[in-house]
Amino acid sequence: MFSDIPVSCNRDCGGSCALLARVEDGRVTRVVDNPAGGPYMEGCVRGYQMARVLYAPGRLLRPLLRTGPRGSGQFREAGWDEALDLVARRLAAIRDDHGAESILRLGGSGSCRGALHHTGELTARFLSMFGGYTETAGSYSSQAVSFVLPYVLGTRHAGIDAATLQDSQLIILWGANVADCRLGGETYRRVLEAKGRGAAVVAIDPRRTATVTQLSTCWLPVRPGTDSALMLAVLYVLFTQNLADLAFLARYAVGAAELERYVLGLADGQPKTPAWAAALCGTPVEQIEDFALLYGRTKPAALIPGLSIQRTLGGEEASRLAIALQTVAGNLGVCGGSSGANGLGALPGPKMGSLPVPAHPQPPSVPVYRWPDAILDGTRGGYARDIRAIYNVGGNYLVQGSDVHKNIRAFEAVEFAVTHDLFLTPTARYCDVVLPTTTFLERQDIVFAADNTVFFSNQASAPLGQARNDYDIFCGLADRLGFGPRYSEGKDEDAWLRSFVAASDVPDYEEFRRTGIHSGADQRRTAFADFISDPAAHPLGTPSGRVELLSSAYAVATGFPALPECHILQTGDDIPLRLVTPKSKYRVHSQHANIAWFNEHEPAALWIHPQDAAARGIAGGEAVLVTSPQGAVRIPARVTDDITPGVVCLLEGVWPVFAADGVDSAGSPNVLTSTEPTLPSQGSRTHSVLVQVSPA
Ligand SMILES: Nc1nc2c(c(=O)[nH]1)N[C@H]1C(S)=C(S)[C@@H](COP(=O)(O)OP(=O)(O)OC[C@H]3O[C@@H](n4cnc5c(=O)[nH]c(N)nc54)[C@H](O)[C@@H]3O)O[C@H]1N2
Ligand SMILES: Nc1nc2c(c(=O)[nH]1)N[C@H]1C(S)=C(S)[C@@H](COP(=O)(O)OP(=O)(O)OC[C@H]3O[C@@H](n4cnc5c(=O)[nH]c(N)nc54)[C@H](O)[C@@H]3O)O[C@H]1N2
Ligand SMILES: [Mo]
Repeated sequence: MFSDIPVSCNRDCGGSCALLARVEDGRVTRVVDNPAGGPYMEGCVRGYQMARVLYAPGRLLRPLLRTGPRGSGQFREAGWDEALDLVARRLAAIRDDHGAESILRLGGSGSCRGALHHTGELTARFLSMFGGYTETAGSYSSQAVSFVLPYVLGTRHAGIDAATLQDSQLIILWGANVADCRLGGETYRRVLEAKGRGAAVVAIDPRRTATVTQLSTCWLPVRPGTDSALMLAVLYVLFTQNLADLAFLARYAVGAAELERYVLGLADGQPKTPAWAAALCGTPVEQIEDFALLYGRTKPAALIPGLSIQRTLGGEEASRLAIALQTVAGNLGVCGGSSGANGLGALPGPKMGSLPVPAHPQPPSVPVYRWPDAILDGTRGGYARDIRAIYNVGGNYLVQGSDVHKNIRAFEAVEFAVTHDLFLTPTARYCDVVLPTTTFLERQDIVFAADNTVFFSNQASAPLGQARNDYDIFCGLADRLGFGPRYSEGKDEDAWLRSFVAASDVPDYEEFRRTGIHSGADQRRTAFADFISDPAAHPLGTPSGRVELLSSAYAVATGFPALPECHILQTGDDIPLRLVTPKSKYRVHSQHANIAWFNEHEPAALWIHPQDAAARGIAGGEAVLVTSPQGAVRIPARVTDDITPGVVCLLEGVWPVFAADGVDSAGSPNVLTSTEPTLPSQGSRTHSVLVQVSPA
């Protein structure tokens, strides 16, 4: 006997796919697609293999209290009462002695799409009611593009509905590896279908990815962090070959003339020609020209940037130029086109309630990319507060934050640190108390998606061991700290979910639970369609009401140029190679890095081009030493022409293992990255890292 239970993956790939968990004798035996998701919705190996996470060796089943030095991994098991009493007492003491704002909230991708079990919002609600905290502001994912969007388009709701790719004649996946990263539950199959009916699909990436081999008709290799030069060269071809949509620009944009002047080199003496860009980007000049002509002549074209192009130094410029391209080519606001802004869930979906987080008072904050600097430098370094404690839920930032060595020093510098997690992650090892929590299979929730759908994720398994939901952990702490009823509002999980549905347009709670899916009315949402139909009646939220290719407001607010220019990191003699650290198909960031099955499918290795390997006397499979100013990694080389010369790649999310000489021997990329952000957004720049490689 078995039953198939609708669930949805509450993780961070932009998918939140509709899945079915098969339960036999109380155990989840497999996870597959839920047919109610329709023909385009497709899960991936990370969701299908979720039972391996649920039952993984090493799942935390009881609270742990640290007994040895931080990082030693020495803990003892404790009962829930002892652990929660200790956390409540220590938090209260820190609040009384130093102020609640000396507690820093950390955490990100653990469970981040749930209406109730959203690790960040549960924690923010708890700490707000506790008396305050310091927030980590912005995001690792999309800080640069989120920063520029209000200036250029007046809104962050600028994404693309995958269903509209049905109308696209050209799709450009610009640093968007949708085969491995999803970026929406339907994106992969929608692009595949477009290719099948003869649309051109261009992938622009330093690597020949699964997106290139499975979904694309053309691959443009590019050096990381140089997209702004490539974009300027495409603009050059559009402006000089009579392919710019001048009527569109006159009606919908400001700054086109100034942008054209800059592109033609009239402002600085440097025409941004394909030959100029080719030298910077490493992309052959004919390929740039051919692509620009194809782009200028094929309408509508959907330009879909990954978030990768903006996790670079100068990522703000690449984000602004992607929108400039779609405006100059006349694709913005057109069904089958796109705004050129990255679209991860960035269009309003079905109405649905969610856990309220008190909006007042606003907590002080530090840029998330700089959290270890904020701890180590505090108010002396210009940060909002001196940090004494860390409350981490749903993040493994010691690994995922840049500069692991610095992150370790930051954890060593605080008086008290708590984590809720499924596993004893490297971050958890540096905490005083580790509280075992549940996976999405062990609880129920409503889950938001990138497409115009919302999912009901049923409980498929009882919680393992003594694991508790994050919500219940916070209720237990709030009770001890005297605000239990305010935190829970007297509601259990089911009561919360019913209240969310009551505030939605889902007609029937039980039916929603049974099918696991509710679809919004408009399945072909087109951002800015109303602006395009009548710009006077529906102006953008920018000062001019139009697309600001040139933004004086941006220049005034930031001190950076009003036009998007191009800032490219120069390599040095001792650091001549550009490192990218993209996502692995088999992991969600650092999740699954501790589970053998996933690692066996993709052993960690440094991708290096045969030319770069030969110049260093490196053979495939041989151990190499990768060094940056921040640290060193020893790892086997994978010599392959799937990567552009001059570029190397380590997939992100590997837990570091330091050998006696201080070198990481697991292939953990953030040992090599730096917390120096891209400016002015203070965003992540994990794809702008310079390294040297030598035989180990
Ligand atoms: N070098 C490099 N670094 C990167 C990136 C990169 O591309 N390159 N990408 C960056 C990006 S975009 C992001 S978003 C960040 C992500 O950084 P993190 O948010 O640290 O990502 P994860 O490794 O997924 O960590 C999530 C943790 O939450 C736990 N967890 C899962 N579900 C739950 C739950 O329901 N409750 C609780 N309490 N815990 C849970 C998991 O076991 C895991 O330890 O990494 C950034 N770091
Ligand atoms: N499998 C998997 N999927 C995920 C996640 C995950 O952890 N695992 N995380 C999710 C999250 S939180 C986020 S934020 C998104 C992130 O999504 P992205 O940021 O788009 O993902 P990345 O894998 O970092 O990069 C995508 C592709 O861009 C290429 N690339 C790197 N640098 C550059 C560059 O400068 N220019 C160009 N043109 N290409 C470049 C990489 O080689 C890679 O193939 O992915 C989501 N999807
Ligand atoms: Mo992210």
